[in-house]
Amino acid sequence: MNLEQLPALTVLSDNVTIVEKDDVKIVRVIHEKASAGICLHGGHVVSFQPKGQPDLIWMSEQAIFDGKAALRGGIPVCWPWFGRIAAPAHGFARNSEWTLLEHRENENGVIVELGLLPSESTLAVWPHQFQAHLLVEIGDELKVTLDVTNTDTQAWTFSGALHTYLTVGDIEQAATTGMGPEYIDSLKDGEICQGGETLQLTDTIDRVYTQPSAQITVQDPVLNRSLVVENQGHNSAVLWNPWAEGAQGMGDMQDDGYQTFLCVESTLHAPSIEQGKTLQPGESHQLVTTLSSK
Ligand code: TA6
Repeated sequence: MNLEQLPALTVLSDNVTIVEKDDVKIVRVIHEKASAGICLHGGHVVSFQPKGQPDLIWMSEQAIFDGKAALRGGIPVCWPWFGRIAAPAHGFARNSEWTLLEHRENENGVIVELGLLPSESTLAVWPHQFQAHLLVEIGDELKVTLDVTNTDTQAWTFSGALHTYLTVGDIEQAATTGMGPEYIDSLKDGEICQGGETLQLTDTIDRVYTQPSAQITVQDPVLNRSLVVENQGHNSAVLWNPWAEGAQGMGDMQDDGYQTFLCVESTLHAPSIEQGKTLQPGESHQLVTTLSSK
């Protein structure tokens, strides 16, 4: 996503400016190493562009920046649950207004830290006290850490994902390796399936891979690069593309949008909130994704 033309609201430093797209404020980073954008709405990374390269992050041309809808594309922060196991889908974090806590920079890049605390609306759908921090490290690579802490007096359970939309030149030519040998097929009622080959898509896919490799690679002959995804704090990796029919059914994605992205997600998957990961009072968990290209 091109952030250069957006009007500046506040200049925070040589490298960091707050800009605005419609009703959404975006922390814009322009650094020698890379440029990036992180929306306060959703804590949503909408761009990461190492110097001289096309954006690694795909954004829909029809994404709605009204400060209410979840943004289509980027890195949605799905928390405190992943999927449609409760409402709203993928949790409330991607629809909440985050606060800019800190920004730091040196010759290697910029670190932006956002925070989210409980509010009336979060407590209405998930009655627990928490503290969430999103640490976005922009340099030669992009590292996003969702750090959640139980600040309640009782244990709670959660799931989640960093739901990255990666840019590819042509979905049918992109070859993905490292997803691992086993997956839960969301398009077949959650059937457990085997198959760990190189994946080159010809149709829609929606799978939770349960044993992903430490590195997932998307080789892109059109943009002439390989994207490398390294996740931590996850229990699975999701691969998703809605294909033509799915894209047509979405009001916030152009019909041919599916041709130029692939979601590779750092996921803590659970079939229900209760079966998610437990955090005792005072405990924290970090869900991480790191993206680079070579
Ligand atoms: O991560 C894959 C998935 O859960 C799919 O099932 C698909 O619906 C996608 O996320 C997008 O969800 P959204 O709520 O953003 O439309």
